[in-house]
Amino acid sequence: MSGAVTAYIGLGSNRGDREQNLRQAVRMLREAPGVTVRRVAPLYRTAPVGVTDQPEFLNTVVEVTTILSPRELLACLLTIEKLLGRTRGRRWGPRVIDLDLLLYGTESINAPDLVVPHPRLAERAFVVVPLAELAPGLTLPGGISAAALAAELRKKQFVERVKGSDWAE
Ligand code: GSY
Repeated sequence: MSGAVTAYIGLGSNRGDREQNLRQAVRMLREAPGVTVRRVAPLYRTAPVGVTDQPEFLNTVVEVTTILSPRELLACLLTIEKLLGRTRGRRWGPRVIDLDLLLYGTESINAPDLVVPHPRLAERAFVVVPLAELAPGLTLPGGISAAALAAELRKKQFVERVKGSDWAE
């Protein structure tokens, strides 16, 4: 028994009732066997990255501890996406919900079906800014702290904390 691992999961939505979609996903993570939700960052309104002619996103990041393997955790995230009605349409297009495995302890995985740390993590203010709320001192790929990278990225990409969106549930 090697103990639980701390992992970070990025959540985003830009279709339907975005806040409700995120809250529902967090609720399902809380109920998932083998996963314990530790903390949830506030919600952020964020400009779409990649395909830019699509509605604004709401994003957050969840810190969990888990006894699941990385692939089991990934399968759990895909199940939640499916249950919430995610359909795979246009790549990088609008979505009801997106759950990305960002970090799994200090593990590096480079497989066709799973890359951890998430390959675009360090380019995305919509991930790094909420992540830095939970773990400012965490060292990210490139050797920079989450807080320092968040400060850099938010100069270039629009992210704005939604007032009153702390997770008291
Ligand atoms: O990879 C997550 C889906 N996604 C997002 C997102 O969640 N937020 C923002 N702001 N832009 C995005 N582009 C993609 S793809």
